[in-house]
Amino acid sequence: MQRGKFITFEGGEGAGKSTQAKRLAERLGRLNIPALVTREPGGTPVGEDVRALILKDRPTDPVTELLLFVAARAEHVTSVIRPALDEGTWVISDRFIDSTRVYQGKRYGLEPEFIRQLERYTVAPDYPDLTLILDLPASAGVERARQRGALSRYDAERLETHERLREGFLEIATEEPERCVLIDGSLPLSSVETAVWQAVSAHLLAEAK
Ligand code: Z5A
Repeated sequence: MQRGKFITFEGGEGAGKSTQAKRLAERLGRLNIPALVTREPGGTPVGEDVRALILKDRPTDPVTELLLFVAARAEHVTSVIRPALDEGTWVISDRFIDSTRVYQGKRYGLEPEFIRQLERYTVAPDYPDLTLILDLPASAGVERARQRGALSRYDAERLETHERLREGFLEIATEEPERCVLIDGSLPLSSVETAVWQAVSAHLLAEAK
């Protein structure tokens, strides 16, 4: 049996990650490719507990925050992502390692090598096959989040912070062009969906046949 493919969606708040993750899974389903949509933080009971904790109270120490995200990821990879890939299911995660690199790494200036080392312990060898980075001006993303309802403590950060985070995702897209595809998240939903599908077709479907 062929192993499943691992796809992640990344980007700032309100960029359309959750919406596009679901749409992609539906498209794959229409080709009889089994696909699991999951999210970070979350995806497991422990991960959902960590999510509730982190979104409510910011730890005072950035390393505490980093390790909480990483702990939730270890559980997610071991008990959900890896077993699904092993049985041939494609996994689509709404946020993954790049969110940690950007939110904890760039925002707090934590050493990239420390973060990469944690990835090697928790993720390797199951790095994403493809990462779709949905890019959107920070003001537009925050506005979308605002229209949807109450803002989380992350959504409510200053606009300059959101712009800095956006730059972080753009840097990753430039540094890792084989893994990452940058998509304009300000386009209409259906255009973003088409761009996502083109990227998946070009990078993964041809080789999965
Ligand atoms: N975090 C971290 O710090 N470190 C880590 O390692 C990880 C995460 C994994 C999780 O919050 C927070 O955790 C996150 C980073 C941090 N901080 N924030 N914020 P989350 O997962 O709940 O937050 P989010 O990822 O930003 O979710 P979101 O606001 O739901 O964004 P989204 O999934 O990208 O967007 P969406 O739900 O698909 O769409 C938002 C709204 O916009 C919705 O009403 C859509 O209908 C609309 N939308 C979507 N696309 C379009 C287009 N193309 N046009 C018009 N309207 C659109």
